[in-house]
Amino acid sequence: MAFSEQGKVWMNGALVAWKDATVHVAAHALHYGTGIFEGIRAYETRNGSAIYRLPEHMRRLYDSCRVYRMEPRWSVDEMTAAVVETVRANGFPSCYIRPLVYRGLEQLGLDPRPCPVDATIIVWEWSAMFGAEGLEKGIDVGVSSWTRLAPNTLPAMAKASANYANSALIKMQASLDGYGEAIALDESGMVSEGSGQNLFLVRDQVVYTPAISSSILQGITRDSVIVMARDLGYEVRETPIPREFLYMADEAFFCGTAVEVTPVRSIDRITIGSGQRGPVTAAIQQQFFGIIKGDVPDTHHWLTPVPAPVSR
Ligand code: PPE
Repeated sequence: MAFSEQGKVWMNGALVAWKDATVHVAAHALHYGTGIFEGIRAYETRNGSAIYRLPEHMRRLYDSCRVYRMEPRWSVDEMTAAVVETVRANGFPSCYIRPLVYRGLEQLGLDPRPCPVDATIIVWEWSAMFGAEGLEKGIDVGVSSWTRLAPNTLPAMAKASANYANSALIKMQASLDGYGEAIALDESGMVSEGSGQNLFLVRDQVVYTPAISSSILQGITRDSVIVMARDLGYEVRETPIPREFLYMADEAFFCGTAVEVTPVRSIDRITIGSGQRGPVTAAIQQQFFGIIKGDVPDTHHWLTPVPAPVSR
């Protein structure tokens, strides 16, 4: 991935030049992780650029803010319009969108409430996280020795910047151990999720994914996968999953905005199924990529069109 220095950033209500989108070093969020963010993608469909599941992402942003007693100065509708406007202003036919609401500059100290609730939206071009090869062949993953956020510590359902310190530990360990990604367990040892993606398993044609009681982020792609799998006629179970079930799965795959739908071909060096992308994973990928390209009808209204880009 690379940032475009020619780009525009939405900051507290206005589009500013990329180089001017700066924050003071005494901003609260920089010290204490008091930010809430989203990750959204815009895709180049057959009928122009469109943002994937924008209302659901914006709802989660505001839900997360509520947990942390943060009230953005913009309504959901205003922020939603700002996302569309930022994508349009940057002119990328497809891109990754990162809205961030954070406690800004006023004072340091653990109670963030005196600090302003600032907001920004940046966009950049971010193609398939594990490349075309990852999407086709799958990735090798390990179970992390780091546990996912325990209940009543950092709320996993809120997409808070602070949670991603745990993700960074998981991701660094995975990478240093030679894995593409890791699966973290929850506090009770049940399967939770990856550092920044949800996990699905398939066994005997039934699709399984950890329940929200397993310290997961309730992913929007996860929701899409559940809907698409059911549309395709598969039974889907959201349930607590013991670690050993991982190794017995016929298929495994990750899903999330960044990873899209990425097969997992081994876990802790144990081959999953045949070690190739499985048929259920392939069917779900076909639906997902079909919808975002505009080749499969968007029957669930997951795409928000972006007006034609402004000339730069
Ligand atoms: N779990 C976690 C912990 C998570 O961060 C994400 C998104 C998901 C599940 C999937 O959620 P959704 O995108 O709504 O389907 N992680 C974002 C950030 C990843 C990153 O590498 O940065 C993302 O995928 O955009």
